[in-house]
Amino acid sequence: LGPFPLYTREEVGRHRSPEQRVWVTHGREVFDITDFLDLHPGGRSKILLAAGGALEPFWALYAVHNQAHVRDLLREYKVGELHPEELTAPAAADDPYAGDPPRHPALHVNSLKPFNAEPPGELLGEHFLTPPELFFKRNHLPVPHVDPDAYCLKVEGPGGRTLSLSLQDLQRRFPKHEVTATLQCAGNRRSEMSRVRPVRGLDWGISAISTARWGGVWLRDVLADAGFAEEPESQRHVCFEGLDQDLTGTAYGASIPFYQAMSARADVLLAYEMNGAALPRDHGFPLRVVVPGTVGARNVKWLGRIWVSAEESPSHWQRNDYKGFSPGVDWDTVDYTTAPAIQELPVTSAITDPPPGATVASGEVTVKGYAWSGGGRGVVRVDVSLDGGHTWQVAEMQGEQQPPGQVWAWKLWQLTAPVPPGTTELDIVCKAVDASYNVQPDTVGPIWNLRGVLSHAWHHVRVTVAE
Ligand code: MTE
Ligand code: MO
Repeated sequence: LGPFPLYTREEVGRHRSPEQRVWVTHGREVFDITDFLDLHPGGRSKILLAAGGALEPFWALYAVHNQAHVRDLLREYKVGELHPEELTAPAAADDPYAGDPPRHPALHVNSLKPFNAEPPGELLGEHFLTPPELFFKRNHLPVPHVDPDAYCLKVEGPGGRTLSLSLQDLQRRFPKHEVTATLQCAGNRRSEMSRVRPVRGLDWGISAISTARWGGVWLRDVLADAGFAEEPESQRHVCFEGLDQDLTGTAYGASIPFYQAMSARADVLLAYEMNGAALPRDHGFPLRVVVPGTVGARNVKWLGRIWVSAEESPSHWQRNDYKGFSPGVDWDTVDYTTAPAIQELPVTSAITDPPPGATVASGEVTVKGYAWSGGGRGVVRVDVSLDGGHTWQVAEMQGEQQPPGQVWAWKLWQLTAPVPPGTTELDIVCKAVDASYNVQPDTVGPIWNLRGVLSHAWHHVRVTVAE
């Protein structure tokens, strides 16, 4: 193919509807994507937003595009190249992520735009309360700028009455409560699953999980103020919407069951503090939902609106993502209506230290890690093996005392054990048991699913023993 004709950006810009053909650029290449419009998985309207211009700012919003198979697919539609004079860098003003906050350089970045990052395991395992700058960050969209003085939470009450609460209203009118809770993304440890067979999603290691002491007001107090009463039999849902939006104005959203939101045991918080300070921007400043024991995705950040509905949140992330499927289901056969939204997470654990591939001293080895289970089911035991799971020892756990059924925080654990003389390599394994005696599956293959969620098999770390 080629040499290709050269075009100016202005010429490309004239092709922005199916009648004039739809052209886009990526780097210096020009593509005619008219025939792809109806094939776009995200729908025709979204791809048309890029018509006549560069794909980069859109791919910056939806980083899922910036992958080899997408670039290969695009190549089929190439019709030309930009004139060399046209190749000045796009101005930062075009970048919807230009206003994102600065981040800690220790984080391992899985995706820059939107920002998704996790701390190295060795740092994660060092703190029972994760320092906010190391706390994993999972954003689907640009971080919104919220002026705390202008901030207003809308709570739609029964009979069409809407409460509008400023940050001060929330802080003054409702008692403050604090909860130590671990937050885990459904995709934590996805990389282990993708080694079995490729999955779609960010390639998280073991650190898309972190713990904080959250301070704020009970969601149930706010809902009661809006006019709701506890209804243990209710099948309704409490829906949350964030202030972060995509280019079409669609906000991030999720929901939890109404009975959970109203339950005095569920400790659902509207949090304005993290480890005793105001929420950082990446974690939802000025207000987020914290649903202890429930998958990260329902812990809506930059909370803008709450309403109660007979239906779950209509959000893409509630209905068409964050669900588990059989290993036999693929992208051609998946039907998202057939599986429940992930809410409580299963029991998991991981080794944070030593890191994979490390060389450890002979004589004695110290292994450290975390263990956690959803639904307030505390971890009651962690077993560690140095020989790939043939023999096991019980690790020592540290954590915060929390009432049974409300064990929202993880346990950090540690085991120091002799290295059998003559051993040159260790296959270190951990597995946890929760209060319901749930255990982790021994391998990830049988729980593989196309989206790579709920990856919670035994965790292995292989290391070399120094001579
Ligand atoms: N809330 C909003 N408004 N926007 C988001 O992108 N991501 C969700 C959840 N709440 C998200 C959100 C997901 S999938 C996770 S795992 C957690 O936030 C991550 O929270 P963190 O970034 O504070 O660790
Ligand atoms: Mo997540």
